Amino acid sequence: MKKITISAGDALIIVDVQNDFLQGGSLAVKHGEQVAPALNRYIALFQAKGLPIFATRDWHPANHCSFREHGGMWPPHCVAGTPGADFSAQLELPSGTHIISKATLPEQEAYSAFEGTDLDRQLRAAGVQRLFVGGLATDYCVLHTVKDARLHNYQTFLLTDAVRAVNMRAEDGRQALEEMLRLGAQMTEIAALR
Ligand code: VGL
Ligand code: ZN
Repeated sequence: MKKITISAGDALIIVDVQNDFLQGGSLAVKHGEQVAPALNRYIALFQAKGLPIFATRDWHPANHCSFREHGGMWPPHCVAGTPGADFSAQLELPSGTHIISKATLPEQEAYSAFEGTDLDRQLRAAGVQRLFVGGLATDYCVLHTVKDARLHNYQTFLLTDAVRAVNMRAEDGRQALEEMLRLGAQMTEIAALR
C-alpha cells in the first residue's frame, strides 16, 4: 500500500457513525461497531497534526420521506435529537470536530454530506484539498459523499478499514467500492498513513 503523509490541506470526514446504524439500532449495519475503533486511530493522527475533522450525521425529522410509513425504503432512524441519532459513544470525537447535519428536511433525502449542507464551503474556507473518508454505510452515505467529493474535485481517499456496508444485495458494498475507484477515489488504510 502506497504510504501517504498527511499535512495541511487534508481533512478527515467521518460519515454517520450513529447509534441507529450500530448493533441494537433501528437500521443496524452488520459489523458497524467495527468502524469506531478504526476511525479513532485516524482521529488521533489528524488531531496530532492539527488537521480538521468533520463528522456528518443523518438528522431526520420524525416524518422524513425516507421512512417506510412516509413512502421511503427505511425504518425510522436517526430522528434529530433522539438517542438513535447520537454519535456512537465508542467514537472519540475531539471538541473541535465540525459537525455536519444532513437530510434535515421532511421531503428531501440526502445520502451525501455535501447535499443541502455547508460542507463544501467549510472545506474551501479551511483550504482543504484532500479528503479521507470513512464511516457508515459504504453503499449509501459513504458512496454518495465520495461521489460528490469527486464532483467537487477533492482528491479523495476511502478508508477501507473504517467502512461497513448495508448490503441489501450481497454485492452492494463491493460494487460501491468499485464505483468509487471508477470515479477516481483511492483506497487506503491506517497502516499507510503517516
Ligand atoms: C444511510 C440509509 C439511510 C447512511 C442513511 O448513512 O448510509 N443509509 N439513511
Ligand atoms: Zn437516513
